Amino acid sequence: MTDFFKNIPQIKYEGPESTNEFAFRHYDPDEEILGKRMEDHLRFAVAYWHSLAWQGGDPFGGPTFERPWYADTMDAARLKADVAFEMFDILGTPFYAFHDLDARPEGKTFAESKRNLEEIVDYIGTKQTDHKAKLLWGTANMFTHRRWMAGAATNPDPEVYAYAAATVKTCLDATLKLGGQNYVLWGGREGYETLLNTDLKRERAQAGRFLQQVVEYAHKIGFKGTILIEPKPQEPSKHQYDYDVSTVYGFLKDFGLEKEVKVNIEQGHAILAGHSFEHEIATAAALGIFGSIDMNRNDYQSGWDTDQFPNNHAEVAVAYYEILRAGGYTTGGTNFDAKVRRQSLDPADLILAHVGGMDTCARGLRAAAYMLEDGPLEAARNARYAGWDREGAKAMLAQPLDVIEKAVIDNNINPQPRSGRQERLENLWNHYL
Ligand code: XLS
Ligand code: NI
Ligand code: NI
Repeated sequence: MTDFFKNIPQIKYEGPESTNEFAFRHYDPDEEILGKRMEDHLRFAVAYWHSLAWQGGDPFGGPTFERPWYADTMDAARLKADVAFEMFDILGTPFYAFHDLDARPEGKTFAESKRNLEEIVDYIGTKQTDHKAKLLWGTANMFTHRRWMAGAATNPDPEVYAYAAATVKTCLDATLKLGGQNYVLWGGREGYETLLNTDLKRERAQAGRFLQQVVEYAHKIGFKGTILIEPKPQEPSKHQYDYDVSTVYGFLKDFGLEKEVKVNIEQGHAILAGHSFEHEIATAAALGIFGSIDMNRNDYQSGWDTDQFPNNHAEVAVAYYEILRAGGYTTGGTNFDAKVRRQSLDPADLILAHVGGMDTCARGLRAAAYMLEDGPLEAARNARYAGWDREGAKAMLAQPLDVIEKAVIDNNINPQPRSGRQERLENLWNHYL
């Protein structure tokens, strides 16, 4: 045991009346919701990068946190892993997620970085055996080091493409070894700063072939998890190629990957793309590519990816509503790709940020289940489309326009508009919260 979280107890469910800061008021892992334990619905994950690796820097200032594992050594990496699993134990989260760079020191060469990763993966593997938390997803950090500044797979330099391919290979190996349930590719610097120096067509083709190679390798090693793309419209680059769910779907179709790859949808990225979170989830579900979520919000004024913990259960409820309507997660989960603010220095801040996020999600999920189970919302939706069940309605879709025109004239068709009932439905949403 390290002493990093000394005096912080394991967080237990105490109910909404509890005044204990170190307790869940809404997240009760064993509570049954729609025939499934709450823990198995939500499938929470802690993000290694924000909680353990990020040091509190921002564009105006350097690190604000001081943690004993901030050093580029294997000893420090092991200490970080020890603290990570202590954190997962305190929270009782069933999962975590990490990039290669979060967990291992960068080597001087690719081979050294690879060795470092393999060594820490073995160490983390023994931790997984002794602790509850398992790997939700692994990923490669192909955006921090300067070699990635012009992209990874979309880089104009084929040597960077090679380095990226080799990097993802090692991270897929690591994810397989740790039994990871998914592998995520977030675009990082796959985008452009200016069209003046960018060959869009070529970069898109490179990105498509790269993803095919990733899928081919995943099959080759017998990785049974889900490969996920995480859409984002901008930041760090001015324009990210994986703009939003629809864009990613078009890209997957183009490269024949729509049955192989799904999406990991982040709340803040959806907002940056000018959508709502629930819009992105519903779109993915409709296209058959919903996979997982990153549950971190942006500050609505700042216009960038602030990665804050969720604290608005009304918003979260409609997101989970779409997830439940889609049948819930299979391999996916609720990853807190969220970080505490840079003034939140204390170990307790780190724990309580997650407690608040988990409670917010639990309230949202409970409301969402009630919305679905009680029925009036879905009944209203079905009633709205009921005309399509009438005789002849669907048959029309197979008819030429002139036949339809004749039917409109012969039957004197004269459609009468009906209320969309939006406010009444919003009142229902409010009622279930
Ligand atoms: C950045 C992304 C990143 C991915 C993992 O905005 O959210 O954190 O989730 O690479
Ligand atoms: Ni993000
Ligand atoms: Ni993310």
